[in-house]
Amino acid sequence: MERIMVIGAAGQIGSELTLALRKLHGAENVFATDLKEAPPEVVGNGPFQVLDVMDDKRLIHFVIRHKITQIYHLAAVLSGNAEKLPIQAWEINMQSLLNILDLAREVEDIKKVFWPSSIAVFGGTTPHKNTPQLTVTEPSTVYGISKLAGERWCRYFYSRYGVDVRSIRYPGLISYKTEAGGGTTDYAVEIFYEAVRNGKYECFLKEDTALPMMFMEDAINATIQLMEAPAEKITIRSAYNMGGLSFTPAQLAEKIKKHEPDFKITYKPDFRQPIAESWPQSIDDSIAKKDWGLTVNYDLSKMTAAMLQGVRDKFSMNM
Ligand code: NAD
Ligand code: AKB
Repeated sequence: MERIMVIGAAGQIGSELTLALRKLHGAENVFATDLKEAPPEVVGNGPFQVLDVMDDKRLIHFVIRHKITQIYHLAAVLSGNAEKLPIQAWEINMQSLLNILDLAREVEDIKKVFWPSSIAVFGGTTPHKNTPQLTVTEPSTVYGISKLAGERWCRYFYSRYGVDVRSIRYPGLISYKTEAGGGTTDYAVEIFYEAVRNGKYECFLKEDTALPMMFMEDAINATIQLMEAPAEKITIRSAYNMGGLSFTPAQLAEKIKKHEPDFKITYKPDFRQPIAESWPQSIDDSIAKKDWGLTVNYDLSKMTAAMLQGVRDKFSMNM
């Protein structure tokens, strides 16, 4: 029986991943933690504790007390926010990962660790279309630098100490349950809230900025699939490329207009535009498909319909 700890369980991914893991392993076996209180669905449905991943003493105490066997470490400062406080973001993103990897090395009960990387490991010198798994990685953001260094640390702990750590380079993730956490791809979440609430959206990226994206349900399924795969199937011990969809703000706005014909979009690019331009437009994720069977069920039309419905339902429940 697995006993799983989710760190960053109040966040965009953590809040949904915790519930999916609880369905799979039993609510009482999935321990959600975060620096801040998690949404009521997470707190009300299984164990939750406020915990700072930077506090290594409390962390080890928690892991031993609850006999944790797997850790999903999701806490991080995302690309947009990290540019505002680069040194602090580096400290949080790197030190928290090192705390977890070292813990996994020391505590015998911990059998597997998941830590997400990002398409942010790529930079302006990377081929932008169908970006290969192995290619130039010269990130220009502190977030990207921390993810690239994190990938190398994961690889190191695997080959030096045998820590079974697995990772995916997530694209921009799109969901309606919890707000996005301060990244460059957040426009693709905000746009749905503003479309439903106000019928218009001012986008912080240019209309023709293509980026890789994925609907949250597909990303959660992929994460669990990777973690359940037999160790011998895992050929990438840094982080797997994962693509999903690729679209521009203009293409997304067109899809939204099919449901909300009066929807209007305007563009006012800000400091996130050069970040987006340095990232891939689409990703080659053939190795993830081959190694552990990555599948993507949501295309742009299906994702748009699911997002609009989800946001409308959320607003009507809160009224
Ligand atoms: P998020 O910002 O929504 O959630 C992160 C959570 O971590 C927050 O709830 C925050 O309170 C918590 N946290 C921050 N510092 C902490 C600390 N010291 N101790 C404990 N908890 C702390 O982020 P997210 O979008 O859910 O992303 C989760 C992970 O996935 C991150 O590593 C991120 O880099 C990665 N990722 C996300 C995306 C995406 O589009 N959402 C894409 C690529 C990679
Ligand atoms: C961000 O925009 O920072 C994240 C990511 C792609 O890593 N969504």
